[in-house]
Amino acid sequence: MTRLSQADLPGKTRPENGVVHLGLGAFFRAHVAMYLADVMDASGGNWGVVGVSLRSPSTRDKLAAQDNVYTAAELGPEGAQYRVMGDVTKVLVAPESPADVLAAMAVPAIRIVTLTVTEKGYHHEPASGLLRTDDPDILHDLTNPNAPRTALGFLVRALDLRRKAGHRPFTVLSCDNLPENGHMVRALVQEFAQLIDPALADWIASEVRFPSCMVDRIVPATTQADIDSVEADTGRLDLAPVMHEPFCQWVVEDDFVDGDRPPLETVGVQMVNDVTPFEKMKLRCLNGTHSSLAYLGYLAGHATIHDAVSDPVFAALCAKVWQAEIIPTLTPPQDTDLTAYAATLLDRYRNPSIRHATWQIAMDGSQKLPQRLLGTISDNLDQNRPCAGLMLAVAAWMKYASGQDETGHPIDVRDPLADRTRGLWDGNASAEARVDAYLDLGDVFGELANRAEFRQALITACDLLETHGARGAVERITS
Ligand code: CS2
Repeated sequence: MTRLSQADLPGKTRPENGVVHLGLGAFFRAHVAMYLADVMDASGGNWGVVGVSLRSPSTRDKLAAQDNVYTAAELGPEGAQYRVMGDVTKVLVAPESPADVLAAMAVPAIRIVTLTVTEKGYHHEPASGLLRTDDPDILHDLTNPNAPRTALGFLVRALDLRRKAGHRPFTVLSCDNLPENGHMVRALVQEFAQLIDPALADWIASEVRFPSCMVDRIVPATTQADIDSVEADTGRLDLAPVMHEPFCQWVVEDDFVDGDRPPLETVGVQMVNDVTPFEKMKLRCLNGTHSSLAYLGYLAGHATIHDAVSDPVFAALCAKVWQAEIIPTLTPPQDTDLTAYAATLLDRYRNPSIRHATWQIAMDGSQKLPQRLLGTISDNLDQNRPCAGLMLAVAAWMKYASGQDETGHPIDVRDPLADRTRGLWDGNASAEARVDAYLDLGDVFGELANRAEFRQALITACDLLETHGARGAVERITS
């Protein structure tokens, strides 16, 4: 079988690079890279991407053997459509050569550094948003500026190099599912820079731009079955395809260094002054129910989001939490009907071609809970509005993170706090004791841990989950 290669992009020259991307996962390659490719197809420009893997060489190795081109497979309910992508021109693996990454970021032609490093990649406390200065990787980067390990270490050192060389800075564009992601990364970069060189921190404060953005596209991890089906359909072996749904949305705060950016608005990106209502809507409605379905669905034996929402009890859970618990906490973005938005989400979850594992979404729950569930719960408590669905989802996270499913089988929990949550559910006999043990995780629960009505509602949810199991408990609160 023929390996995918540059020859599969007939007539196309590769662009010059204008972007460095940190965290070269499937999401970036199916989302931001696609918009950049659309821009260059429509109006040219040099917005090629230097992709950086911050940990493993595996994506680089697969892409290297196929000229860094890859297939993006759009999976609609009726089947797949394929597109060969060529805007990632080069891939670097940070641990192999941090100096090459810094050199790439220091080049003046690079005008934007985008990031998808996941929630934990910012090394901040999820509840407070503050930099974890006791984190070993952050400590390493503060003392080894020329060989960073973290995205923050790379950003600060690369900005320092540009400043010292008299170049303009790049725009830092976080594309992770975090509230006010740009403003958050700005605060972290500033805090980090301040610890190294206050003059650098001042320059960053006045010259660098950190737009926030909301990103949305469901892109499950690629499996061997996906690789096989792409090969069967296209006749090309691609070891690094990305599988994505048709839906795609990007809402970006229009605040770039010297206004230097691709004309994203010409390819469907919403350029706005304030991203907050969009990201709150998306984080709470989509990611909030994704995480709820992940923990409750996994415990009930559902392997994917599609499987979970095919179970009427879980579809009813989504409907209930959207209408009664999430939408009442939101201000609709302009021209957006939140009920219609939620209905579209359910259609997307029902797409039978997208096999998005509940286990995948369940990862890193301790970093996801605050912005996906806890903020919404807090708003409901302020309004004295009951939110049994979201409370049950938090209880399900507690049970899941403890590491044993309802049949007594171990769960492979992937979470930076996994060592602290392991065994906490079964190790505490009463719902009260359980809840208190988890509420001690101050960096997850923050202020909520001190609210008596939160503790009480969580005890009720834990009792319900323990007595009826995940499916039974969902059935009870939705009927
Ligand atoms: C998911 C997201 O893995 C997860 O936690 O909730 O990756 C989700 O698929 C995207 O945010 C959709 O835009």
